[in-house]
Amino acid sequence: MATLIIHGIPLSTYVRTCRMALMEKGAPYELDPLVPQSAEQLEKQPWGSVPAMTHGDVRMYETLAICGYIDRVFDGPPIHPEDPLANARCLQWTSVFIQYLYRPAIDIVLQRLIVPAQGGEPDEALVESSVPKSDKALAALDGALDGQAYFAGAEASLADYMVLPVLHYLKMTAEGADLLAPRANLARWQAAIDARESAAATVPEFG
Ligand SMILES: N[C@@H](CCC(=O)N[C@@H](CS)C(=O)NCC(=O)O)C(=O)O
Repeated sequence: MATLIIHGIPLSTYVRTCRMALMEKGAPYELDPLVPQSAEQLEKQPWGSVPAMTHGDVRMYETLAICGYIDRVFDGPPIHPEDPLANARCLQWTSVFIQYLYRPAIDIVLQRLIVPAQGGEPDEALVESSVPKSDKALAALDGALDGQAYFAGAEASLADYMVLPVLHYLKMTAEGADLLAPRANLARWQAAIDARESAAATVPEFG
């Protein structure tokens, strides 16, 4: 079987999700660290975003589709739970993450970590409006972890591999640290996910 290739820089949270999914499956892969909006990435992903995937003749983009493909093509523990309720929870919290957390959390991260590093002035209004949006999503995700180890139950799943990379960056900002401080379930969960080999091996080199 051809080696699967993930196209996209390792700093990308969605690239990290795909890499964690591959490692959890025990599937070999290569990383092709293409930059968003580069000509090569635009050829693989019409919007120029990362990641994209190549596996033999199969070319694909969109993280959910890539992770679904990985889960079914490779042996290894399922990253979408087999139990119907656990699978529905995995999808519920993945969807909450994509719809309600990713954008405001990443806007805080971009304005606090990336814009100043590039010599720019952070958009304070964007940070201010992103804080309550992030807080609402974090409250829901923290509640999902009441009495259980991972978002889908006792076993880690795609939902965990989606949320971790963004929380990793969010925690590095002052606003993110404040937002996460009272979220004890998320803190316990992050310690558990961070201890997995798939997380340790994909920590982005940043700062
Ligand atoms: N819907 C896409 C979203 C991918 C995405 O937003 N990637 C970010 C990096 S984590 C990116 O490439 N941002 C820069 C850009 O789109 O130009 C997916 O699920 O793969």
